[in-house]
Amino acid sequence: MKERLKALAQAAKTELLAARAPEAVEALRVKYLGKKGELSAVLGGMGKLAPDERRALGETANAVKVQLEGLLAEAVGRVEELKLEAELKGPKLDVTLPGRGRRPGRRHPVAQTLEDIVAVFARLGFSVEAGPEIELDWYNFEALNVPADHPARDMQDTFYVEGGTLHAGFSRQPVVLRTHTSPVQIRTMLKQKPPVRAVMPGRVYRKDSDQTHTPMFHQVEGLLVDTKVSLAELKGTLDAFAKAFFGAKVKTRARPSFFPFTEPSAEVDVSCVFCAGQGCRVCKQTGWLEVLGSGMVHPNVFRHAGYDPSQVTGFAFGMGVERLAMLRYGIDDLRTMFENDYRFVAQF
Ligand code: 2NL
Repeated sequence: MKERLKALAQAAKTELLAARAPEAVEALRVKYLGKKGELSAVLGGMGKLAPDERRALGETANAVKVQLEGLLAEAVGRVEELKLEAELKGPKLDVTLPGRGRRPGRRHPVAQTLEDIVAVFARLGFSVEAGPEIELDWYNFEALNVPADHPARDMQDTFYVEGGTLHAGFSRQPVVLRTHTSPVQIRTMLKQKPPVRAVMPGRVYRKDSDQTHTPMFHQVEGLLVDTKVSLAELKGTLDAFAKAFFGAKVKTRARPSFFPFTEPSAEVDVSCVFCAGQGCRVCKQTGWLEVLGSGMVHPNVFRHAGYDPSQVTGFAFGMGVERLAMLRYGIDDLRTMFENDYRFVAQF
């Protein structure tokens, strides 16, 4: 058995010295020193020996084991070094290559525009109000003096939520996705005594989908109520807004219009921001761009909101945020605003 041990040690030494790769060294460790390896096989046969012989052989076996472990450690060190040398001789890493960019997220042009509109009115002393996007028919239409047979109430134009519901203080009535942010103004008046000076930004929904309409878009509406508020103040406020938003050089004009919730009503135009009013393709040679609708709050709206129309007057206005964003950034296709393509969003 002693001879077998010596032969084993000799063979292991030869093979370990020849090993060139970490995998080969590991395979030899398993072959000679593993649980089912050759050394274990020799030691397994020691049980049959007399005690004296067993002790002597045990010493030899232990010495062989220590020797093999030493050779193994040496081999591990040698192959690691060989591996490193090979890597150093191989293709070089170019540590001067530029890194990959991080592409930080960007504010969407609609979000930026909405914030800028609100910021202009905030400087004029307006507060900001919010309300629900899923709204009762009463707040969205009835309180705003929109008659029952008005086309806006049509199933074709308004998203009705399935199954109108009962609500405290109301009869069973339809539930809609709000078609404008005006119901927030009604809610504001119902919870707050005059004066009111507030803007209401938010999402609104209409059953429209074509080149120039999307079923969801953003609006900012505004409301100012006090004693003796005049149409002149409406014009002055909206002119100040237009100059702050589009630039001090723009002119504004008001044209007569109609909304059920205001009387009189006016559409406000700004001198074309693309041709400075000279006439171009965008303003269809008129020199003017329509930017918002407005008017003096209808007495019926005040009554519904709990205000006395003999005591207060006020003006209100509404504008589409996507439209203003397109005019401001010269975007000619509404759809690009809803694709959220990073290459588009990153340009503003
Ligand atoms: C437009 C026109 C407008 C209003 C919105 C309003 C709200 C109350 C009372 C009276 Cl509570 N009016 N809002 C008034 C005139 C026009 O929006 O073209 N929006 C995109």
